[in-house]
Amino acid sequence: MAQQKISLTRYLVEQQRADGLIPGQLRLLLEVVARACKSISQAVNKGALGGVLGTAESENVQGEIQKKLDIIANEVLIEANEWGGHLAAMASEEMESIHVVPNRYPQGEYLLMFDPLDGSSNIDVNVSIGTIFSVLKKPDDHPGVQEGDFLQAGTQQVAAGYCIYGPQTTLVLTVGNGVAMFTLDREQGSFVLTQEDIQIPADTKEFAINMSNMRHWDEPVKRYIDECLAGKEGPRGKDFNMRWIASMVADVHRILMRGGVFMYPWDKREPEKAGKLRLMYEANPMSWLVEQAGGAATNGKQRILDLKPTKLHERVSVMLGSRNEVERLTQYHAEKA
Ligand code: AHM
Ligand code: MG
Repeated sequence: MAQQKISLTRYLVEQQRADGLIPGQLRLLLEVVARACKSISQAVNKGALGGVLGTAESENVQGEIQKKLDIIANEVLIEANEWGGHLAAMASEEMESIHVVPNRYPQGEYLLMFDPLDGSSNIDVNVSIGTIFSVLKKPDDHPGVQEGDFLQAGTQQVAAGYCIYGPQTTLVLTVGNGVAMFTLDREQGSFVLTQEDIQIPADTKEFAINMSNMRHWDEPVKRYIDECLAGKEGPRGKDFNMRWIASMVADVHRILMRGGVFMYPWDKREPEKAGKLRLMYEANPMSWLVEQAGGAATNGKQRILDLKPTKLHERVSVMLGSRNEVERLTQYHAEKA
């Protein structure tokens, strides 16, 4: 008998049954997020034929010019998620304030955050992009929902993942029980489990950083990269390889598949900014996935998941991936301090 394929639905039902790892409401919420990702994947695939490429005439809260697909993906996620009764509110890279579930729908107990289309600069050039998401529980000590309810440390996440729109559309998910990967079967229209218990090797010979910012880096980051570049003849005694896709989803996906270290560190360009990437809907979900796969994630000084956010669109310095490399980076930061 041919081996039975395990759909995302079945995987989630089994997670729910096994020691009640996820409550029913969370399972349904994740199904809706996955459905929205399928729909975004379709829009991405159509590209110029669907009229979805190019720039919209607007800026987001971070002052970045929005692409049409940024806005489309944001709308798809909101429309798919607001009526199901699982959520109290949503927050997005593309919206200044939180989106509370309208009164006409029942309010659930979860909070959903997302970067609807990560890697925006790659949309128009047909390079992998993705959706990143993170789920929290709304604190139950008060009625209603407010922005402050979202300001929880990454350790409080109850589910996190991303969907990458590349040569394949792949959903990668954790509910705190390891990391599982699902590939979209376009004929069936469903996500099928293609890898379970993903593990990141502790050592690597591959790093990802935007080298054009080198002159602005802090000393520990410069030291780390200098040593990688010195290769076999240097203190590391081995040659390193470099990759930079400029889509965090794609760089993190590679690291989950074969190891590596990804860095978007604080730098001196705008010293008052903690980093480029956003804590709540980029760094936290990715850090949890990486930790669940045996890797590590730090801002240089602290574990990212322990950071207590002070605002929704907070930025953070990010270094994540193969455990021994991230520990080395942490050590270089500690030595400087
Ligand atoms: P975005 O959310 O606006 O797409 O920005 C985040 C992206 C990351 O996916 C990627 O790692 C980084 O920005 C690339 O930045 P740069 O163009 O500075 O290399
Ligand atoms: Mg992003």
